[in-house]
Amino acid sequence: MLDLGIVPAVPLERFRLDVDGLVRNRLSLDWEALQALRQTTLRSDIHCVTSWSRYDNDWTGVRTRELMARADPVAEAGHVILHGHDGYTTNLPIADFVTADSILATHWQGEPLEREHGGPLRAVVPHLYFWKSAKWLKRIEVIGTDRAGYWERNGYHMYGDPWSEQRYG
Ligand SMILES: Nc1nc2c(c(=O)[nH]1)N[C@H]1C(S)=C(S)[C@@H](COP(=O)(O)O)O[C@H]1N2
Ligand SMILES: [Mo]
Repeated sequence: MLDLGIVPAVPLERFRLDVDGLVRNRLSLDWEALQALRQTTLRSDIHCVTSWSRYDNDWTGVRTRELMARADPVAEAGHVILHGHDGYTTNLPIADFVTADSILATHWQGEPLEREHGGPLRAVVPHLYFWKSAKWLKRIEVIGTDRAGYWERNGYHMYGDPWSEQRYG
């Protein structure tokens, strides 16, 4: 599916990643603070809703589960809304956001993530359709009850499992 058509520029010196909502520890990390967290490389396949897939992607960055453990969501936390600098949003269950294969990526195939593909930071949640993997990530909002993001409001599935082809809601 197409992007919103905006490719935002996020200079590293102005970079911030906020984690807020239903958490005990709100986080607001600048680029240096993000780099100071443990960096991991994970290989995964991605599946777009328009039926293309791209195999064997090496993503490097911070595991979502390690970041979210620092934020310490409260028991009522059920979902997250990922916010991009282009105004994009997407919703997914917090349990899916923190799976072992999910990562906040700054690098793809060993190179800094290109701006077009979400650099400097994007989410990668490979077991859901790729529209759930927000590019130009700036905010992780932890919420209780599920709320539709951009494509989800426009007819896409609230969950988006590629294996059962949950394209449209
Ligand atoms: N912030 C933001 N993230 C986004 C999108 C977008 O428009 N804005 N598009 C989504 C969709 S529909 C897809 S298929 C992938 C595309 O990622 P790519 O450009 O790296 O192929 O990003 C997803 N994440
Ligand atoms: Mo897409």
